[in-house]
Amino acid sequence: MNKMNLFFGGLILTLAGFAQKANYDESMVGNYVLPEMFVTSNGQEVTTKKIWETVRRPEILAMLGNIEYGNIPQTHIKTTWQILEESNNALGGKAIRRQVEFTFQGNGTSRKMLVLIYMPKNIKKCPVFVSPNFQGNQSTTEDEAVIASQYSTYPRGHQKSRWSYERIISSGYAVATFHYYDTYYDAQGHTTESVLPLWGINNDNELQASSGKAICAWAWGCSRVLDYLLTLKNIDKKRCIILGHSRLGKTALWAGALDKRFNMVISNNSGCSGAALSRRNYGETVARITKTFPWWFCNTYSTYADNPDKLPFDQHELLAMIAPRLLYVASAKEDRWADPRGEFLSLKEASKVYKLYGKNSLEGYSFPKENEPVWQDCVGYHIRTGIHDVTDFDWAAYIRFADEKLH
Ligand code: GTR
Repeated sequence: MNKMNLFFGGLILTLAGFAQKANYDESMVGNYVLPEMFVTSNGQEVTTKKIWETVRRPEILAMLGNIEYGNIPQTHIKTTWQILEESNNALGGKAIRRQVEFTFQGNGTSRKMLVLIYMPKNIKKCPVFVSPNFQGNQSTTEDEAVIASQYSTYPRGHQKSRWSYERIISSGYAVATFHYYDTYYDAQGHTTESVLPLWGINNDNELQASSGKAICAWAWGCSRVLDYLLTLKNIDKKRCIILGHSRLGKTALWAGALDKRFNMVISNNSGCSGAALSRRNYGETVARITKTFPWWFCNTYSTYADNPDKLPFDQHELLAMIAPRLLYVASAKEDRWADPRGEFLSLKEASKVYKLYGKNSLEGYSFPKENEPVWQDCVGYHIRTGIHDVTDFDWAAYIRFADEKLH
């Protein structure tokens, strides 16, 4: 009987939680005070890039790892790369296609990841986009030669609208993608098949409160792709870009924070626990995201579910981790769930860090008009019309920004 009561009580609470409507009324966002980004835990004011880089940045990075995304144990993992397929005549003869199988070995086990790379022909050193995909490598193109990713049954070309390969290649950029499931199957209870056992975490019971889970595993995969790309003569190691959409936008930001080899970081519609400020009650909230997607973050994060104001940081501090490198945040008008205004305000706040490097911030800027990107020295933002998605408009803006600023 007691058990029954507990069960129904729990069910009602859960349903009540899910039934709680997201707020889309700007006047109901609430008053919030952002934590001080430019004061160290010892109360020292951050007035120079030296104090930022040696004291404050590491403090913030540690908080983000310990409380939100989790940490990645530093264990030795042996990696081998095998080229499964290569052609000099891809995408209508304009590109080199290469498909590489990564094998990771560690802690008595192994995992595989399949990476699809397109590179422009006849360019001695080209910039590159690293960007994980949602539906398998074969979903990104109609190209018959692309090998299906192991955990995806999506048809060829199913999400090709999100991959402007023609534009990328004709603009002189390379692109590398992998199916994010290869490093962590995106559902609860998949730790054992993920890459976490390579790190010494064999199942959920072995997780510590601050162990990284899915977002860490996806971010880790992006850095492994970069390891490989940096061995290629025709890839410019000064122009490596990471781009992610939505949950993979959160991933791109975290990967960019951890791995300074990414010279430019792009968040496409990353929303709650990505670019958007957590203290704004608008669209998706920390309460909602930790309830729906507990496997994305470390376990500690959910203890802040109902009190985002108690978090010792907000998401602008994640964005600030990218400085002094290039940073671009993009929103979509109809993607209210991701809180476009919260993404812009977060970037505006984060951009103050660039002043420590003698660069201009977005202070003084107001929320821009739709489809009119605003750029400062190192940061860019746009809100495009349309829904939660990656479109050719987005790619075109990222390429223009990189063309102008990434050298
Ligand atoms: C939603 C989630 C968002 C975003 C999105 C996506 O369901 O609430 O935070 O990550 O999924 O990845 O498409």
